[in-house]
Amino acid sequence: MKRRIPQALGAAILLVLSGHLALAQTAAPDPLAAASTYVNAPVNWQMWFPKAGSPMQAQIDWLMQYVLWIMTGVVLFVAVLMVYVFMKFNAKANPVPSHVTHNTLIEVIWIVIPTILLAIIIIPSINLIYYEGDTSNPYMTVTVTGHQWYWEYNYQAVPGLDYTSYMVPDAQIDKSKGEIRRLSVDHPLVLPVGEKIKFDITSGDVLHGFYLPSLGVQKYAIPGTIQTSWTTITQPGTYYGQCNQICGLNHDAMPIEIKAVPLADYLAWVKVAQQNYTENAVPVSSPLPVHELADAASPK
Ligand SMILES: [Cu+2]
Repeated sequence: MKRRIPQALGAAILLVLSGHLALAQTAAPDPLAAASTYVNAPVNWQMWFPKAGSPMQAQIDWLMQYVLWIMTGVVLFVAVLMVYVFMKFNAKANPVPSHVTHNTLIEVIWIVIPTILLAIIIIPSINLIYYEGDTSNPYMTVTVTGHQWYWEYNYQAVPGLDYTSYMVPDAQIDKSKGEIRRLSVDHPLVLPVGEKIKFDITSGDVLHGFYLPSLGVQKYAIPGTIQTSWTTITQPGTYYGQCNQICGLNHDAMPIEIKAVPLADYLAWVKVAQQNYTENAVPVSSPLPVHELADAASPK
C-alpha cells in the first residue's frame, strides 16, 4: 500500500506532463507575432517625424520638407537683403537719401514672386487635405472612443468586438517582451497591413486627441461628434501614438499601441477574439480580461 502511493504520484505527474506537452504541441501560433518584427517607436533626441508607416505620413513628411526648403530660401533672401540695406543705406554710409518713392518693375516683382511661391505651396497642400479627407471605400472601420483615461476600440464589422486599452503601469513594464514605458498598453489595436482602415473617432467624456505620428493620423476626439480619419499601414509592425489633447489628470497615461499584421493573421486574431465573446453578453473567456471589457459588454 505504501509503495503504491509514489507510483500513483509518478503516474499522475506523467499524465500532467504529457498533458502539458500535448497542449504545447497544439497551441496555436500567435497571430500577432509578425508585429514584433518591426517597432516604430520614438527615440531619445529625435528631431524629425518618425519613419513614415503609411502613404499619408510619407506625403506629410514630403510636404513638410518641401515647404521648409522654400521657407528657408525666403528667410535667407530677406535676411541678406536687410543686411545689405543696413550697410549700404545707413545715415553714415548714405547721408543724402534718394527721394524715389515708386518703382513699377520692383513692385511687380515683389507681388508676382510671392504669388508664385504661394501657388506652389498651396497646390500640394490642398491635394493632401483632400487625400486625408477621403475616407471612402475602407476595408474596415474602427470606432475609437477616448475615455478618461483609456481608449476603447470597436470593430464595426465584428459583432461584439469592443474592448478597452489601458497603458501598462511603469512598475509592470516587461522589457523582455519589448514593452516600452509609457507607450505599451494591455490590449493593443490590431489592424491588417495593406488595407484601408477608417477611424470613427469620438469621446465618452472630454476632448481627447487620437494621434498616430508615424501613420499621419491626428484628430480630436470630441464628445457627441464623430471625426473620421484613415490609414493604410505598409509594413507589419508595432506603431505607437498618444492622446495629444490635454484631457485631465492622466492625460499622459493613454497611449495608443497598434499591432499591424498581415491580413491572414489579422483574420486569425479576429476569430480568436470573436470566439471568446457571446453576443450582447459578458464574454465567457476572452484574451481581454473581463474587468477591462468596454461598455459593449455591459447592458445598455
Ligand atoms: Cu486624452
